[in-house]
Amino acid sequence: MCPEGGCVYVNSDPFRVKMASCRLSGGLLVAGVLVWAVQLCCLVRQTSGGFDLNMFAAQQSPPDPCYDENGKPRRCIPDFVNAAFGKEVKASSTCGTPASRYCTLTGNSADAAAAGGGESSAERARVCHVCDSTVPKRQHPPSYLTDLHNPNNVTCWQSEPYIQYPTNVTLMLSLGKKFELTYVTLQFCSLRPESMIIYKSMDYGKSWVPYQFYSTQCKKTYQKPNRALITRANEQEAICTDAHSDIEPLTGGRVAFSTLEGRPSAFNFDNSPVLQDWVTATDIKVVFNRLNTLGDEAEEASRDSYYYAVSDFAVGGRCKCNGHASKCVHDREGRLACDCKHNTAGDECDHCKPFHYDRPWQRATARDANECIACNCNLHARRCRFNMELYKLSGRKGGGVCLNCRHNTAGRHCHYCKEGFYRDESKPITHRKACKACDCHLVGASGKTCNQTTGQCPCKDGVTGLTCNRCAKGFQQSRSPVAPCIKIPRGPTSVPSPVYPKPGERCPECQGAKKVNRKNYCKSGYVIMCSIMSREILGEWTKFTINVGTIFKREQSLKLRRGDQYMYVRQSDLQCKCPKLRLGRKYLLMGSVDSNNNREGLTLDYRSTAIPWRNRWGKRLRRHQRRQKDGKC
Ligand SMILES: [Ca+2]
Repeated sequence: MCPEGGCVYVNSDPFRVKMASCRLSGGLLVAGVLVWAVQLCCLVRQTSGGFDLNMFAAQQSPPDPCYDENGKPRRCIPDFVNAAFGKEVKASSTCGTPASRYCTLTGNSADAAAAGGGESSAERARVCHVCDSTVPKRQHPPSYLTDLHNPNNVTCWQSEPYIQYPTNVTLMLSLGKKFELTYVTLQFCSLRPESMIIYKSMDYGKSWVPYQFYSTQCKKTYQKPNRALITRANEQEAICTDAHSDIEPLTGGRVAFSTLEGRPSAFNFDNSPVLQDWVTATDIKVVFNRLNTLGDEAEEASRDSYYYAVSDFAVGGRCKCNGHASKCVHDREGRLACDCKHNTAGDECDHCKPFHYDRPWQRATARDANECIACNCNLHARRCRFNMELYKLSGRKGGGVCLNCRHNTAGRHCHYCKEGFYRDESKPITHRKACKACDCHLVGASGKTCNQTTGQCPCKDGVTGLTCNRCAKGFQQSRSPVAPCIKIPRGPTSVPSPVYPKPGERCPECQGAKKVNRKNYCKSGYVIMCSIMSREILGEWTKFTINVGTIFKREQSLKLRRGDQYMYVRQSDLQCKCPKLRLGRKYLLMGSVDSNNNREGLTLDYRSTAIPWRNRWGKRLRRHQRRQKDGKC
């Protein structure tokens, strides 16, 4: 079973041989003990073989056992160790303060029976010693429970003598983190206890659950049936057994508790959360309830033979990392923690590390490493969260939701541009500048959000351009922010008014003066300078609003003042460009008063003079005005 020298310890252990022969009737037990023996012997080989006394020292060089040769994640587990080795054990009682006498018994009842006598103390020898904590060779401190076990130099912790029921003695061991335990063993230097309990804690000693009861009288001591059958219904239940409680052997006896022995789901451990929980412990407590005696304890002198003494307290198991680490290491504070792989984190690799929440955390199994997967945020987010609904909707593929998408992106995977931005297709979505600002024109656009792919802003009527920054063809800019571009008027043809000249008619010949000389001045009834402000079509007439700037000449019958005045021209004359008038321009107007009728203001026709104004005419016209007053017209 054990190929190297490490086995010598077990093979050379006289108790081991004896126990195997005594217990052959209980096949299951023997098998369990043998399994345990293999583990223990290999453990001893590891610890005493001299190649690594520190169980958790880094012994790993590439390749990483948590990944296969192709880099694919696979389940990995820390080495099997004695988790108690070198750890401090707190004992409620230790002999030697003050110094006390204790005696060891040799011989046994079987030998006595073979010698033909009854059970009598005569066949037994008592060898007595002193326990004294002040003398190194005579002390039995708790540190001897977890020191290196050397069969040639057995070191034993020992309680004070005769602490008998109902007073108990406890041993407390803290493993410092969660372990998955295979066994707990105690090797005794004294008689084994008549009744004892092994407890475990999963919360560093806050609460305890029993692991196993040992008693020669299970029913009487612990109100539990002896060797109860464990079924799938009660796999997390501690049972009581009368095995390991015999008074024989008188020394060197062992109590071995195998955590999975007799538990049906042990063969399907990967899929049994109940047993995964059952084997998990942070602390182990052993309570010795009752001493075994030979029935002579009524004699005070005999009581120094009865005490609890243990040479080795071992806890076999693996640092619990849920299949996501191949070793446990000490962190900066000296605490033991898993060296987590597969994107996991936590003391036991029991959750996904930040940003790896695309699917729920799971323990690794032999079939699937169940590694944690990073959220897909296209390099635009550093945080994400898991959403179960989305995970289910995706067919259990991904449930990560990116948080705080940067670079103007949005969406569950930061996979599109946020409002007010559009995709620059020349860059990959993972690019920092994958999204460009819409920059929609404040006045020209009807909103700030552009088309996600084209970048086109929503334009108001008559506005065009990607950002709505110019007027469309046929439109011109206005000063209105509501309608920044208005239709360009197409001129009179667009106005539903009579068209001149009418079919069959010809335009009259323009008879207005071309020159501004004295002759033309003198024969005119009025001479004014004005600006044309606006126009309005009234049937066959166009009514202009003009602003009269200067009146050079005016016959008295004509009612005309400076400032805004009306002026009427027939549509037919305007169509024929007699006179030719444009809005916003300044004109010199000359004409006869008789062509004016009763209307308020001026009336122009094809005989009137309307010439675009030139400033130099002002002086000339003043001169004509003076001469007229002098009667020289
Ligand atoms: Ca020891």
